[in-house]
Amino acid sequence: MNFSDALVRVLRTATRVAVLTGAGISAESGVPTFREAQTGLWAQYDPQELATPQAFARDPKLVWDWYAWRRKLVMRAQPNAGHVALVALATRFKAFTLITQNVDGLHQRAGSSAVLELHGNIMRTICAVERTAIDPLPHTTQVPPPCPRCGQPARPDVVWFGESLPRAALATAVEAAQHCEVFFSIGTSALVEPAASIPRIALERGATVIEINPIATPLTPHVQFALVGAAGEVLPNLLKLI
Ligand code: BV8
Repeated sequence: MNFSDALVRVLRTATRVAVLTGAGISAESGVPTFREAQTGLWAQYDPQELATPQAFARDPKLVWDWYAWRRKLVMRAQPNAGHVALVALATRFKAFTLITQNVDGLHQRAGSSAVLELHGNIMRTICAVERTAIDPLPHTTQVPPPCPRCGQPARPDVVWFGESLPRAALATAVEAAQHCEVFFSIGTSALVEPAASIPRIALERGATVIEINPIATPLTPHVQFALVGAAGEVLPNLLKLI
């Protein structure tokens, strides 16, 4: 893949960089993106319907089993060349902020630190009422397992549709978008709010925005560089140039 001289120059002179990743960067690790048809038993469900407090209130066991299925997928998955390239990229700049919509923890397993998880992490469990951590999970045949403190059901520590994002992570992500010189939007359909607005904040502040995605998104017409391809191929090739 050839990159324009302009893109190389931007990356070689940048000091403050921010990155937003979505499900697409984990696609090459075998973690299905949020919009890909789900397989087997889950093919009949719409993730956007299941990832809601209403679905959990209606059928906590169904939602818990869905996350248990996804957790198994994530535990079998390995970080891919895209995740690994971002770890190296972080060392090339004075300031580097990694923001993710993903809940799979693959950035951390690749070696990234200070990852801003806007939508939580599927490997963590909390009390559905107190929202405090439940670790380790109690040994029980009950599904979902009850919180050992209050007996209410446990739930995955993820942000469902209709729920607010973690305030500190979102504020830090917005701050990074407001002050970076270069903003990467990688493997995201740029549809889910408020995450989808973060690259636009960078654009409004005059940052150079680079999108990496095999297909166009609503953000594509507005970015300075739209790199059409898979993150696991594009990112290692970009890294060679800076
Ligand atoms: C909120 C965790 C304020 C769970 C997720 C009605 C009521 C309340 C809110 C709303 C409402 N109507 C709309 C909203 C706002 C709503 C929203 O944005 N809806 C959308 C669908 C319109 N947002 C919310 O509800 C947010 N909260 O607004 O709070 C509030 C509070 C109370 C009341 C009112 C308002 C919460 C949003 C967070 C939801 N949780 N995840 C879980 O995972 O189970 S979002 C979920 O979707 C994932 O995090 C995932 O990241 C995201 C999907 O987006 P992407 O990551 O972009 O993934 P996607 O599959 O879409 O795209 C993948 C891309 O990768 C594609 O473009 C593809 O081309 C590309 N790709 C594929 N392969 C590769 C690749 N790219 C590179 N390389 C490859 N190899």
